[in-house]
Amino acid sequence: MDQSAANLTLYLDFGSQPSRAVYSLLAHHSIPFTLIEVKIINNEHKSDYYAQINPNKKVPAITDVLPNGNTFKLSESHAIMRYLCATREAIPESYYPKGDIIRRSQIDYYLDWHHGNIRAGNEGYVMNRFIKPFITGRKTDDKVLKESMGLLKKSMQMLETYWLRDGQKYLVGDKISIADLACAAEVGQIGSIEGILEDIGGFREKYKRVYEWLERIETEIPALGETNFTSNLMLEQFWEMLENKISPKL
Ligand SMILES: N[C@@H](CCC(=O)N[C@@H](CS)C(=O)NCC(=O)O)C(=O)O
Repeated sequence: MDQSAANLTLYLDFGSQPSRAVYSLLAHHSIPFTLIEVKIINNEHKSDYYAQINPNKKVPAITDVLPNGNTFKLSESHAIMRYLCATREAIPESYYPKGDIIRRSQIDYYLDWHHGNIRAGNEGYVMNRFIKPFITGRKTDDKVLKESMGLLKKSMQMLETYWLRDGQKYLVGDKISIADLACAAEVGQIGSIEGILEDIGGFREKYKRVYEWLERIETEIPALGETNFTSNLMLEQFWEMLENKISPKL
């Protein structure tokens, strides 16, 4: 099944890591789609309109008009990327192979690990360090920040020593996959708090392979490199603004 690409709509916020992973999969393979920005900062993801697309009120989401005329709605970035690999012929087989159950299972293994580890650590830290204090006006408990940072460091260490073991160029074997896109969008956000991470953990020194791999993926997939870069600039400005208002310390 190769749907008419013009039937596809992607709802995203470029400041969102899972949104950028899906966006880069589509943009890099020149798959036409309609882009609708749902700005979290303006609470657009909580609108009645968007709740019809994703009742869980998170970005990204897609809609796809099927050959029978029905509109298929799908959320969760990993599910979306798997669906796109299954329905868009422009995406090379290596991204999520149909015929290689071992490689596909390893990609699934990474994607399941991702949610509770690198994403939970990174998102947990950023959310509690910046966003929640801004919204609530209350400083986050240091214990919560330490736990998120602990998980972020543990996850970076797993990437460094396990997922990128034996000089592997990619997270799963010698070819790029949707695992690399999900991870590079998440780890790429670290750029926006790089100064903090250097101060508290010497990230670049400790996780050399991860940073080399990130640079490789961002160069190979410019749509991801460019959107990571723009998003980080935007986030840095946002963080600065928040720092001036409230300054929680780890
Ligand atoms: N597991 C989801 C995570 C989606 C998610 O957490 N999106 C965030 C932006 S990065 C969001 O929409 N947050 C809005 C909110 O929680 O209110 C996925 O992979 O798509």
